[in-house]
Amino acid sequence: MSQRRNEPAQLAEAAAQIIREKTGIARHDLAIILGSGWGQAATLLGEVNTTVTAAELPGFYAEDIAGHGGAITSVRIGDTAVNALVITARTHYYQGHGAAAVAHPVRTAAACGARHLVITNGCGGLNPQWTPGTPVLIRDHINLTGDSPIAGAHFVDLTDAYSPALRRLAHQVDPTLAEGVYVQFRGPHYETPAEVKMAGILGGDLVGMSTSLETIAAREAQMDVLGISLVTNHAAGMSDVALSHEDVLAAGAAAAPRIARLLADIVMNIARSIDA
Ligand code: 8IG
Repeated sequence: MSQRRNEPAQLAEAAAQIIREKTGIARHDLAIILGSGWGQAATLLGEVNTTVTAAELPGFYAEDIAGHGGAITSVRIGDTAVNALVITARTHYYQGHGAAAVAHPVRTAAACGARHLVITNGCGGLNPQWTPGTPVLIRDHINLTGDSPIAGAHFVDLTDAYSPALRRLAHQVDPTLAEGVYVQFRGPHYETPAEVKMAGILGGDLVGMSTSLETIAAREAQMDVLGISLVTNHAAGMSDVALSHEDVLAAGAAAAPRIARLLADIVMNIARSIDA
C-alpha cells in the first residue's frame, strides 16, 4: 500500500488516540453524526462523559457555519453500557478540503471502535407531501459529487449501504417513517429547479450536500449505516417560495424537539441491540 493511501488511516488513528485519552474510554461502539436541525438530540441520548472540540483533534476543520457545531461528545446511551460518539464536527464537501476530509470524522469513529453509524442531515424534499419538519429514512443514495473518499483499487460494495436491519429498528420506533433516495449535490448553492427535476427523474427523493461520501467511507470501514434526513424545505421549484438558509434553520428549530425524541428513541433501540 502506498504511503499516500495510508495517510487518512493514520490521521484517523491520531484523532482516535486523543479521543481515547480525553474520554478515558478505550472503545466507542456507536457514532452519531448530527446534521442541520438535529442538534437538540444530543441532550436526550444519555449521560455526557466528555466533549472534545474539533480544534483539539487533527484533521478536523473548526468551521464557523450557522447551525453547525464543531465537537465530538462521548455519551453513554440511556441505561445501556453502550458508549457513543456524538459528532457535530462535520466537514462538508463544499468547504473544498476534499472527500478525505469529509470522511475523516467517520474514519475517526471507526478507529475508536464504532461498528454502527447513524448519519443525520437536513435536506430538501421532492415529495410535496413532505412538509418542512418531516423525517425520512435514507434507503439508498445517488452520489453526484463525482468524487469518492476512497483512493486506490479498493472496490467497496454499496448494496444495502443503508442497513436494512437498522432501518427495521428505526421502523419499530416509528412505523410511519417514510423512506427515500438521497441525492448528494456538491453545493454550497442549492439546486436549480431543473436539477431538482433531474434528481427526481434519476430516482431521487431528497437533495442535500452531505451523507453519501460519509456513507461510502463507513462502508469501506465495514460499519453499519443508518441515515435519517430531516426535510427542512421543499426542494427548489417544488413550492412557490425561494430557499433561504434562515428558513432552513427555522424549520429545523421548529422540528427540533420532535426530531430529537425520535432520534434518541432510535439510537436507544440500536444501543439495546448492541448491548444484547
Ligand atoms: I437543509 O434543498 C438543505 N440542504 N442540496 N438542497 C440541497 N441541500 C440542502 C437543501 C436543499 N436543504
